[in-house]
Amino acid sequence: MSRFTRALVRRPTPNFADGLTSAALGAPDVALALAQHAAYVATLERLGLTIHALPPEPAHPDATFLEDTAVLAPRCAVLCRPGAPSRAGEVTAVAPALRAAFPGLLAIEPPGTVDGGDICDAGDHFFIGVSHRTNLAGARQLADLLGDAGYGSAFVDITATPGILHLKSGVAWLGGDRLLVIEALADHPAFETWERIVVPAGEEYAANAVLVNDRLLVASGFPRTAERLAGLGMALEPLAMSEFRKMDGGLSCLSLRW
Ligand code: CIR
Repeated sequence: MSRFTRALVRRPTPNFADGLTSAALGAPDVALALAQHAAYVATLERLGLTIHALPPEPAHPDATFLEDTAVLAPRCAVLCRPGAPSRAGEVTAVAPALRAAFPGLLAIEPPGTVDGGDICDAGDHFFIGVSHRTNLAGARQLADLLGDAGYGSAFVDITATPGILHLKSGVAWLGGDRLLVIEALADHPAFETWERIVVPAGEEYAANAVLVNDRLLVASGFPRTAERLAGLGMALEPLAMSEFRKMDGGLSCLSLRW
């Protein structure tokens, strides 16, 4: 999906630095994270989205990354079961807000685990990352639910791909049949029939981009990727993401959009 009217967001908590991370980039500056988050939300508003803001949850310092709690598509909405035990409780707070918008809200059941960050929708097709967070049981459940709604899907195992937490840390849909993808995933069979724009070496973080109403949200500070995308005629919305990157987060995970 690339046209949205609404987004669910949740600003970082004062204890944001207590969340999970594998990045060796130092502790995030919470004041700066809040400013970056506010700029992100302001951009979504400028692009025409109505914002629903959930209150910060100090018990869940990763809850600002609320994309991981659900998969939303026009004909199918699914509550996830995050793969990290510390994040399991995040779904409880998101469920009522989503149920109001998606009366037929479905859910991943045990033993399945799915993090929304592993699910990359590309129109009517979904790439489902099998990762250290999303297990095969969860991936299969989601593929079945999406299939029932008429969507196709393909699995992409990233458990041996270094440097990415979720599938969407390494691939983004650019509209049509075009993907932005890191070199390490570019030759995966799931992407074979797709046009692939490979992120220049050293700029891998820029692979997490989000198409919103004809604009592409991109992390600022990745000039070669930006030049490549602009050369394709894409209208870019650069956003500072340094403090979220320190917690393994990207642009897509800061909102649920529909
Ligand atoms: C975590 O490790 O779960 C969080 N610190 C970061 C989650 C980022 N989510 C995403 O990329 N979809």
